[in-house]
This record gives sequence, structure tokens and C-alpha cells, in this order.
Amino acid sequence: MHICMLNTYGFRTLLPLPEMKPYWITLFLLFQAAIGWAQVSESWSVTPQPNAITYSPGTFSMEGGISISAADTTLGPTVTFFELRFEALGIPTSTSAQNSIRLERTSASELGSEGYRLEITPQSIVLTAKTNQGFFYGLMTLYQQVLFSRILEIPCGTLTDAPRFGYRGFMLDESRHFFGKEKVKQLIEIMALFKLNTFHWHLTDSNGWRIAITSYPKLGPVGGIGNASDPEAPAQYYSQADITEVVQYARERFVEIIPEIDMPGHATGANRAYPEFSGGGSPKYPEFTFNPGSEATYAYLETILDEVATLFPSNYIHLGGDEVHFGNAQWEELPEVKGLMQQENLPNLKAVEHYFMERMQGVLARKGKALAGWDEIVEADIPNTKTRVYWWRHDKPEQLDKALAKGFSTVLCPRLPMYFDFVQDNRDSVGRRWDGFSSLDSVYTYPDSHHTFLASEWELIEGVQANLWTEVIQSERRLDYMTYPRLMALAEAAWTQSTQKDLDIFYQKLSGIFKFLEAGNIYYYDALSPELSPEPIK
Ligand code: TNX
Repeated sequence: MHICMLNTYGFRTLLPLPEMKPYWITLFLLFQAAIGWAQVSESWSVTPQPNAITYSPGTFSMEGGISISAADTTLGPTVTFFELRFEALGIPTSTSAQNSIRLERTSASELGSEGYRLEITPQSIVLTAKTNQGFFYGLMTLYQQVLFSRILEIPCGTLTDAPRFGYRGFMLDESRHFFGKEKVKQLIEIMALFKLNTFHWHLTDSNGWRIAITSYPKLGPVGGIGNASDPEAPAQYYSQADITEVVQYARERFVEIIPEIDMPGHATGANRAYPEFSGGGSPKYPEFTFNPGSEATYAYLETILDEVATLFPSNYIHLGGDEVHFGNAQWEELPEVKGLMQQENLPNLKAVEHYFMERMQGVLARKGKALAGWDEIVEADIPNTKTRVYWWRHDKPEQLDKALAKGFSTVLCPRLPMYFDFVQDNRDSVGRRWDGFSSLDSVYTYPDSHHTFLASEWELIEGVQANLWTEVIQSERRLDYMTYPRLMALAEAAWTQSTQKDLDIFYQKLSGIFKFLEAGNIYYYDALSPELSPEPIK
């Protein structure tokens, strides 16, 4: 049996009853009855939890409508974005409304490139930020407060907020199963709502190549045939116009898209379309690689990357680089690879793999782009400036150590707990496990639960990312189940300082988040009552 208690934020937390003396119970109940309502309306219901909040008497009311004003015209699109959203919540916006939200730019560096401050009095809210992204997040905090609390009174005081990590990412694999641009936009919209800022788009892999390339017109229509459930499924891939549309949509929400074109392994989809560039595979992973010994392969990949670089404004292109050993046995027999090994003095296939990545990093650098890659790339001789390593092998902490020792900027996305294709509840039957799984709590408590870094190492850690691989995710419903609410736990792990994180408060906020998902017809794992959310198995 539990009893509700109010903590400093005014949220109810559950305390186990047997630990309490009887008179305390009575006192708590009286306390709650006396101030319960006031406390609820004077607290914040925002996820990720803001980093510093102070309260002063009174509230700012949105009841009669609001005006959102900014002298700076570059803020026009962001102001309009939120006017539409407040209106959708039933709050009229007009320049003549008495209660105003004023956006004022500061040049002081204190708020950083994404931070903001809200100074709230009964008549006005002054939102200060250095960048447009900071303003976006400040307005998002106000919008979330109304959305999730369903109360039109904003507590007075000062809220100063900036993210713990500059990189707050989510990856979707659309090769194994393709979901299409409407689903991707929905995901990006929800990422932005929770202040995630990087969408890593895994567009190519063995099961299908999902992006049209004008210079190699068969990559989409032939490379895009099949998926992890049906190798014969009709081709599914994005046109370049689709990509541009999604990039623009993300941009309006301050989400950067990093495309991944996986190489030299995981290339079966591409090799179906252009087998002349295949480096072969293994019995289990046929036609898995590009041929690293042939000059024609480099010209081919460079042409593809030219188009990718034009489509995506990000400074980074992710070239994968993972699990090449799954299917590179045939390299030993290819005359071109043998020639390359002799010419470049490469002792083994690992060295060939590294040679390939080093060359491709050079290709990207000449296009003004930086290399991002999975943690396999740390052994290659690649300049650490600008290159970004994604540490994913939780069972190989030495890869993380090496990345940091070599001075690479690093994103933390270890399978446990950051792979969302891993199950989240012990009762789940589909999805991966590997001496454990990725529970909601384990996502929330990462990275502090796993690491103690030196200050110099923290400087290299750009942030955290969750990866949704889709070998066993066919439907939107299952995708949603695997994503929510772990995505919200990820958002708080990425944004909120460890001293401000509180799992109890996070759980309190879930019911508002669940109502929001339900209103959008989005399925989720009900962490509060798991029996209410059966696992969709496909
Ligand atoms: C490993 S993570 C992979 C993916 C799989 C994933 C499944 C990585 C760089 N490679 O190709 O989809 O495991 O959990």
C-alpha cells in the first residue's frame, strides 16, 4: 500500500506506507488537502525536466489569449509555429492580447547555443535566448506546460534552462522495414517536442536501399526491393524531393538529419542494383560488401555521396563501417583486393577495411563534410578533428576508451540500454535481449548509471542517442510501442543535468504524455500499467 506525498516540485510521489508513523499519515493528508490544488497549478509539467526553476507569487494566465512578439524578423517562422500550436490548444493569439510573451535576444554566452530563460510575472513573460534554437525551446517549454498540465496558469518565477548534451539523437533503420515520410515526420515532430535535436537516418543496408540517386537510377527501384519480412516486397525508397521535404520539416523544428550510407559492409541492397561494385559476401551474408580493391568502387561511392551531400545540409555523413567481418571473406580471393594489399602494404583484411574508411573520410573532407561512423572506425588512421564516433558495442568498452584516448568526438549509444530493438519489459516476446534488455528506467538513468568519465573525457562526449533497428518491427504500431515512452526517457537523459533528474517525477509526468500520445493515435508501452498495453508482435 502506498500514500501520495508532495515533493518540492508539487508532484505527488509514492512513499511506501509501512515506513510512516500513523500521525505522519494524518498530517500528510491534511497538508495535501490544504495545498494540493495550488501546488499542482504552480508546478511545471515539462519533459525533459528544466535545469533551474525558481518560483515567485502568482501566475501568468493564458486564459484570455496571448501575444507572442519578437523584434527580430528571423524569429517569424518560430513565432508562427507556436501561435498555431497554442491556438490548437484553444488559446487565441493576437498582437493586442494583454498578456504577452516577448522574445528578447541576448548576446551573452551564458545561455549557450540552445539555452533560454523565462522570466514570468502575472502580466508578461520575457523569453531570452542567444539563438533561434534557444527561443524555440523556450516556447516549447511554455507550450508543453499547457499541453501536459491542461492548466492555463503558468507559475511565476524564473526558469533558466540549457541542455546537458549538445547531441541528443534518435536513429531509425528504414532499410529493414520502410515506414515512409509521414511516419518519419511524426517522429521528428515528437523528437522536437521533447528537445531532441538529431535524427540519424539509417537509409541503406542489406535489406534495401532507400534513397533515389539520380546518377545511379537503379539504386532506388532495384536496391529498394524487399525488406526483412519479404525479400520480394515491391521497391520502397525516398525520392530526392521526399528527402528535401523531410529535411526542411526537420529544420523548422531545429532537428538536424544525419544520413547514413552504410559501407563497406551492409551493402547487399546496393549490390543487387549494381553488382559490378560488389566485393562479395559470406554464405550467411551474400553480396554483403563493396569491393574496396577497385578504383571504380571509389568513383561510384563518391558520386553517390555527392548527391547525398547536396541533399543533407548536415556537416556530417555517417558511413557506417560496422560488422564488415560478417561478409568480407571473399576479399581474399578478389584480384583487385590482392593487388591493393600488395601495393599499399596491407597485411590483412582489417587493414583493407581501414584503408577503405581512411579514403572515404578524405572523400567527405573534400566535399566539406565530416565522417561519422560506428565504433569500428576508431582503429583506422583517421584524423580525430571533426570525425564523430558512435560507441555501440556495450560489450566492448575498450572501443569507447580507444575513441576517447584518440580524441574523437563521441556519441554514446550502447546496445544496453540505448537499442530500442531490445525489449523493454521482461514479459515481451519479440525483440532482442543480450544478458538484459533496455528498460525504461535504464534508459532514464543512463549515462550516469554506467560511466565515470574524467573531465577531459566528458569534453569529448557529445551526447547520447537511441537506435531503433527494425529487423523485427514491421508495423507502425510496433514501432510506436518500441519507441514510446523510452524516447521521453532518452530526452531527459540527454537534456537534464544528473542532479535534476528524478525517476519518480518522470513517472508522474508519464500520464500526461500518454494522454497526448493517445490523442495522436500513437501506441505506447504503458509503463504505469503494462497489462494495458499488449506487445504488438509484428
Ligand atoms: C547491430 S549497430 C547492427 C545493426 C543491427 C543491430 C540489431 C550496428 C552498427 N549494427 O545492423 O540492426 O545490431 O540490434
